[in-house]
Amino acid sequence: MLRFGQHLIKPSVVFLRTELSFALVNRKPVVPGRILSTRASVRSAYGPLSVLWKRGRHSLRSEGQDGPEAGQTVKHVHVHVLPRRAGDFSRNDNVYEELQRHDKGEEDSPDKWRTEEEMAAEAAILKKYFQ
Ligand code: AMW
Repeated sequence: MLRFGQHLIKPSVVFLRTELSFALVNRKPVVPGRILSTRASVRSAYGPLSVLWKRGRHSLRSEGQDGPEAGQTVKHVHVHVLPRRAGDFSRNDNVYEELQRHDKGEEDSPDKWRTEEEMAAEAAILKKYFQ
């Protein structure tokens, strides 16, 4: 198990590990392919992900919340990487409102999380790009 703030993370949902950090798939991705990376592995994660997603004509958005007032909920500094594609939201900037709602309060209840199997399957696909 890996510690991610208050969470324990199973190795099966982690697709990249470096000496100091790791990157994992999100249990509740607001868009398909949204991943999380602890700080030190962002650079390693970003290159292969951008090649992968740009091949599929996606753009990438990365963001981090450092501190609760900035909206951070997991107490381990991390960065989100979100693939974006044309038409994924009716207005492009609606993603901001969706992100606000998505990870917080009632919206983030266990019945809305993906199963470990789903997450492990996505991590297995991503792992191949980091070998
Ligand atoms: W933060 O609001 O701290 O910037 O974002 C926390 C993110 O971590 C959310 O997108 C949430 O869905 C995700 N998350 C929280 N716990 C886990 C977990 N155990 N496995 C995968 N993703 C998680």
